[in-house]
Amino acid sequence: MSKKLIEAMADLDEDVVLEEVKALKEQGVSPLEIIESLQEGMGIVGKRFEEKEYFLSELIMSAEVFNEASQLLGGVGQAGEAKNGVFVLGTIYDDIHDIGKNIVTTVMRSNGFEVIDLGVDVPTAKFIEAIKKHKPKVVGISCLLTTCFDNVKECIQAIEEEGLRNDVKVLIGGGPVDEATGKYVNADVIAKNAQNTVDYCKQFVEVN
Ligand code: B12
Repeated sequence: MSKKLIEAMADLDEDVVLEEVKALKEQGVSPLEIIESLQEGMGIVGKRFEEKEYFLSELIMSAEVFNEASQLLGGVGQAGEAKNGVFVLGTIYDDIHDIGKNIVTTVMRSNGFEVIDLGVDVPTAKFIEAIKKHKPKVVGISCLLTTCFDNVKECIQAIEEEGLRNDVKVLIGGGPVDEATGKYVNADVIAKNAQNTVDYCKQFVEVN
């Protein structure tokens, strides 16, 4: 990871972030590695927000800097032939964070999955409808707010009540999500980044 990039992202120093992203790209560092450093920097932004060193305006700014930086990366791959099956994902209702979800969408598409992205603030009924319609093997739920963990739990429970839980693996992700969250909401797997998601889904597709 690039310490310079992590620090510049954490300090919201847009010029340095963009310069460093360009430099790393020129050195041949992969887009996913660059994103990892940006994600680490965003984690620090979050901590500073928690500690009241940063305010909402800085959170908004961090999203802008991150998006500018990812544009320089020119996307994290081209969508290939969708040979690995369907992956439905969305950010759970009451949560509008979408940067991580969008990265997962792009990386999954470039790894041969057909991705149905339901967007943000997605109600349970929309997940259920999409599972019935697209019959995915894996469903991904993004959640960045601890206050929304119960929404994820409710959504997974509803998938079960509809008799669909045995047909799909449920993968959850997002900054504050950990193994304990996974157990609490009854997810199959938690994914810390887009590469984990791809690895898990590929392994799952092969097994079946
Ligand atoms: C940017 C940001 C925002 C932006 C979001 C812009 C956008 N378009 O997404 C804005 C300003 C809108 C925002 C708003 C708020 N935010 Co905010 N935000 C962040 C911040 C700093 C970065 C998030 C981010 O984009 N990270 C970079 C991406 C690349 O990382 P990622 O999301 O983790 O995604 C990766 C993995 O997690 C995984 N992944 C992600 N999703 C998925 C999904 C699946 C299916 C899978 C498999 C994998 C996966 O793969 C991704 C790529 O590697 C985080 C801090 C943090 N530590 O995450 C706080 C944070 C999430 N926000 C927080 C808060 C409190 C809020 C607000 C409530 C603030 C307020 N007072 O209004 C609002 C809530 C709005 C709402 N209803 O959703 C808190 C949540 C605390 C908590 N305990 O719940 C955090 C943790 C900051 C903090 N430490 O206090 N926020």
